[in-house]
Amino acid sequence: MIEIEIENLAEINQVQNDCNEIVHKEAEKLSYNQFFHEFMNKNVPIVIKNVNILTEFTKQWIDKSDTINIDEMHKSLENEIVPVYNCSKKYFNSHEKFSMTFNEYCDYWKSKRENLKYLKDFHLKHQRPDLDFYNVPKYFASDWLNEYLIDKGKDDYRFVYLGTKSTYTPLHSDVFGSFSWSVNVSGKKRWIFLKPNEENKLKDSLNQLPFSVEEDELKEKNVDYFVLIQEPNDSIFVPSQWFHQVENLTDVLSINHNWFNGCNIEIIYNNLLKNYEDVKQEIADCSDMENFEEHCQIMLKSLFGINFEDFIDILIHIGQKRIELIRNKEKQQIFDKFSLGQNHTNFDLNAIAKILEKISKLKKINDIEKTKIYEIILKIKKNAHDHT
Ligand SMILES: O=C(O)CCC(=O)C(=O)O
Ligand SMILES: [Fe+2]
Repeated sequence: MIEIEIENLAEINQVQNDCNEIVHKEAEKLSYNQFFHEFMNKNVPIVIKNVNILTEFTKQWIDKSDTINIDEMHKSLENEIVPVYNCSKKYFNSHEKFSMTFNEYCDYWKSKRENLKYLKDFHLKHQRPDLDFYNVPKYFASDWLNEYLIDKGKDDYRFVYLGTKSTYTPLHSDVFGSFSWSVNVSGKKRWIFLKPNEENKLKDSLNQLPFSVEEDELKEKNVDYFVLIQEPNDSIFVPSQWFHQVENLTDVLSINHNWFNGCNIEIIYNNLLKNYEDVKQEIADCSDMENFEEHCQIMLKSLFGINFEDFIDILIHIGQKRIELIRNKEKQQIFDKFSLGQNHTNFDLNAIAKILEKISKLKKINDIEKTKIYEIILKIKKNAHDHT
């Protein structure tokens, strides 16, 4: 087990959201502590070079010449059902999506590749827990979202992306306003990154963003952006709310997670509130209905992915686990193969208490939820008191 730890107790949400260039750093020369303070907690991107995540077993998926060995992948995955996007057909702000077997995707891979197909958002770790095929880099191990979902046996935000040359992901920012990380196992990608809020310069008269962008347009509209080539074994940290667009310059196999933790939880909370207000406005003409609030929560879940109940449940679950960590004193695995140091555990608890206090003050939180929240805040405070 590997411990992740921070040297001093950071303040939560030290968002800087800006940089002059995207820093590239060798993994060997970047500690978790440095990554935490200088990039993750400031919400600034970085490329971490030479991050090897494959296991002995899946190294066979990559040839000696560093290209994808589709036949080796096929041996392990042939009958898996996989999500595939047709990059020649738009569907709202994404591409048309359908399912096929991995077998069928291999047929496309070996064919003339008419109509670009991008296999992505494939929950392989969840679908095949028996298959130990990559290790999460230590930088991305403080992951409340996937830690919670795995503990609860729910579907997660851990994905495999397998794309042929020229497949792409259009302009977007990530679900909930989460962070994401992406490691290229094989191949090259070209990323366009927009600094937060710069996307507003691209909106049309109906407030709609373009589906995808080219550099000419970005220059013309004076948008502050970066272009980045992701090489094999480069790991990209995508901060919260930085819009990006990604093109596969070659055939590419990459792994990607979406996640949040004490560094961006306030951003997620603010997005949840904003989406709630939007939903309420949308159905304002039904506000006399007896179960109006329930309706809002159902709609919030379907539009945003989580509602208040889910969000509170995540915070309470992680909070309880962190209190146990401090009480037990012995190292325990929290996520993937990682345990958490004491400063980090306290940082997590402070962040959880801060957000829960905010949420407990909302009028729409019912008494049962409020009691649960107060109980955990009390435990966190008692814990802080006992350890000072
Ligand atoms: O690799 C891609 O096509 C998209 C990756 C992405 O959007 C992400 O990692 O957040
Ligand atoms: Fe993304």
